[in-house]
This record gives sequence, structure tokens and C-alpha cells, in this order.
Amino acid sequence: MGRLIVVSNRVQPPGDTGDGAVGGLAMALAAALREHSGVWFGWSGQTVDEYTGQLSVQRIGGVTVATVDLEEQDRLEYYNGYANRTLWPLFHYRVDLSAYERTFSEGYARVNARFADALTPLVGPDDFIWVHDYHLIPLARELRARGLKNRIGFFLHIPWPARRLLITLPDHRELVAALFDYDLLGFQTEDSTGAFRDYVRTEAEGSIDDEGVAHAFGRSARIGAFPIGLDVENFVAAAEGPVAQAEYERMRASVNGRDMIIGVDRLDYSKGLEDRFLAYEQVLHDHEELREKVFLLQIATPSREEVVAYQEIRARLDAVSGRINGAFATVDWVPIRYVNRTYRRDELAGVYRAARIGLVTPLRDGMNLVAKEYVAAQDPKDPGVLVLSQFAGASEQMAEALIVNPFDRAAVAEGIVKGLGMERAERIERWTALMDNLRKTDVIAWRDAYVAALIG
Ligand code: GDG
Repeated sequence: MGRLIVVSNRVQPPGDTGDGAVGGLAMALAAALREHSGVWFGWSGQTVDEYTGQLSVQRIGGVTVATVDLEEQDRLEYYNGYANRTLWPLFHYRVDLSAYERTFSEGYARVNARFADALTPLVGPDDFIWVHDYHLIPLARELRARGLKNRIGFFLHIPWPARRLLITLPDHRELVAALFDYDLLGFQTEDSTGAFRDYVRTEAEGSIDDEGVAHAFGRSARIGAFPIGLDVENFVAAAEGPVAQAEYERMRASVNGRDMIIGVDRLDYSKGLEDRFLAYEQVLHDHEELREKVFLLQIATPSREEVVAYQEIRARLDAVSGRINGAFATVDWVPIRYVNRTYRRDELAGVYRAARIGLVTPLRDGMNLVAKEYVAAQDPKDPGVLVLSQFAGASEQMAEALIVNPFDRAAVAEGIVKGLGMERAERIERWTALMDNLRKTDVIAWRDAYVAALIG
């Protein structure tokens, strides 16, 4: 059998402590490749004055990593532009934020062609290629144009949007047609797979056969839901390791008998942080008895800082958290500890473990690995409660969490209050069911199921 070649926009193998990469995709791919004699190809993250297509190849932690540098114009049009200003907001239901510019489309097409040029010479006849995420939808089409006959699969880490939203994108047909140059299209959830089927049937006038193969644009692709999992063993080990233990002890001391609610997110408008703060404010407002007894630690790692919508959400969060703290704080209690820095992965595990509530309330999210990490980090004898948005892909698999509608402030507030008051026996029962499922559907199971479907 040939090698597994993974392609993603950025290539960021985490270091041993896992502090190299922030973001769900990087964590999952590093784990997925670890046991495969694989190649990981993508952008170095660097820009040069003039594109050369020169490959840089290294061995990092058992994986061959091959990267190319892009030009500044590529970064602006392809990465900041079409990927993060056009597709990301649209696929997260923010049509209002989705900007469409011809130059963005051109940059997107150009970078996908450049990736194909650089990747083609690396591919052997028996290798199979697994392309990740919305940055690279046209890559298979470009590789086919260069004569590659290999199996090529695509996995979308973010939600597939409802047809009515997708058709607002001027070049939606071209984008979706390009997906049919893949052999396998993987989505996070049944919800996304269903939305894709709907587009195929209604907009592309195609069909889905009994085996789940989509036929449209004169071609066919197998489709299916492959919910991504956590590297559970690795994360549990991190949660029990010395750094996590020390962080846990430090947090316990700092908690000082109070109940901690934890939020951990990339600072992104899709994560619902403003609504989350307001729901927490509602708790403080309605439940005087809880004031000074709880606090919210929100870790929000800055992300995509050059994009205006991200600067705006950051400013809003500064303002809202400041206002809530101003209204409710006392001399020795701050209701929201709002932190914009990056933690080590094992530190994070210790922080999760010290929290009574994991508050994960995105407005739209492909999966959300934080929900899974929170569960994996808990103390089995005294686990905390996960309050989870129904619009995170993870909610399809995590029915034992307290599932809430993040647009309903009162419902999120109720979830928090219910979680804070939950008896230990019920917490253990819910956690045990969640943890069992987490182990059964971990990142290795995800990789194996996807790869089997691709090569099978
Ligand atoms: C995309 C999809 C899907 C966060 N802060 C720190 C830190 N993180 C880590 C978390 C977690 C990851 O980043 C975030 O993953 P999510 O899954 O929550 O979200 P996205 O980054 O939006 O990921 C998402 C995912 O792809 C995988 O398919 O689940 O729906 O949007 O692992 O722990 N890690 C460290 N320090 C931090 O401060 N080390």
C-alpha cells in the first residue's frame, strides 16, 4: 500500500508538550499521522517576494513535512481573503460578514494551482491523498489536471451550510463542482452531510444513490459523516502528568472554594463568546446567592488578527467583560477572568480539570474539540458538567451534556445553574457515558474509518 499524504493549509506539528499549534485541525492531523509513514504537505506560513515553488522537506516527530512559501499577495487574497473573509463566515452562517471579491477568488485559484504544482512530483502511483478543509476545495481538480489518478479524499472541518446560504456565494456552482474531483467527501456531522445532499439534489440537480454516492456535474463522489475525535489517550495522559497536576493545584488554590466555569476558544465570532458573557451575566443578575461563589475563566486565544471582523469581536469582548466586571465585582472577587494568551496543552488539561462547568457555546461549529477535551480531562471520581451548544457538531455525539441553544440567553443561564447544582452521582453518570463514547470515537478511529472508506 502507498503512503498517506495529508494536505492542509498550514503544517504545524505540535511539539512534545503540544504547545506548537493552536487549533483543532493541527492537533488532530498530528495525531492522525503519527502512526502512519505519512507525508504532511502545506504552506509554511512564510511569505517571500516572489513565488519559487521550492519545497522544504523535514522529518518532524516521525512525519515527513513538506512545505512551500507563498507570496504576500497569496496570503492576503487566498488566506485572509477567500478562506477567512468569504468562506469561513458563510459556512458559519454569517452571510452578513462574508465578503466576496473577484481578487479573492483569483488568489484562491492561484494558490490551489501552486499547491498542485508543488505536490504533484511528491506523489507516487500508490499513494493516497487526504486534503483538509475549506482552503483547498479545488485542489483535487488541479491535481487531476496534472494527470494524477490516485485516490483523493477531502474532509471539511467546518459545517457545510444550508443551501439557501451557500447560493449567495457567486461562484458556488464552480466550488461544489470541484468537489466532485474527489473520491470521498467527509463531513463532521449528519447535519452537514444532509445539507450537502440537499444542495446536490436541489441545486445541482444530481442524485444520491443507495450506497451514499453523490452523482452530479457528470461525476460521482462517495459522501459521509466522519466525526473527528480527540487523541484521548494522549490527552488523558497530559491531564494526569506533572504540568497538568501543578496547574490543577494552582487553580484549586486560586479558586479558593469557588466554582470555576471554564471557556477555551480561539477568539472567533463563531464561538459565541459575547452571548456567553451575557448569559453568565444573567446568572449573576438572577442569582444573588451565586455572586462571589462562582467565576468564569475565559481563555480566548487571539486568531486571524489582520481580519477586521476579528478586531471588532475582540473589542466587543473587552467592552462586555469589562462592563460585567465593573457592575458585579467586589474588592476580592472578579466575575470574569478574561485571558488573551496561549496556554500549553498540558496546562490547559489541568485548568479544565479544576473547572466545575465546561461552557462550550458556539453559534456554529464543525465539531468543537474543546468540548471533548473538557470531558477527557475530568477527575472520574468528581467530574464537572459540560454545557454544550446544540449548534456544535459535537452535540450529535454528546447527548449526556447539558445541551443548550446559545441564542437563548435564559436557556444558557439555566444550563449553568443546573450544572452548578448537579449532584455528584448524576455528574458521574453523565460523564461516564460521555467518556465511553469519546474513547470509542477517538481520533484514531476517525482516521481509520476515513482512510478505509477512501482506499476501500
Ligand atoms: C476547527 C473547527 C473542529 C485553544 N486555545 C489554546 C489551545 N486551543 C486548542 C484547543 C483545541 C483547539 O485549539 C480548538 O479546536 P476546536 O475544535 O475547538 O476549534 P477550531 O480551532 O475552530 O477547529 C472545529 C476542528 O477544526 C477539528 O476538526 O472541531 O469545529 O472549527 O484543541 O485545546 N491549545 C493550546 N493553548 C491554548 O491557549 N495549547
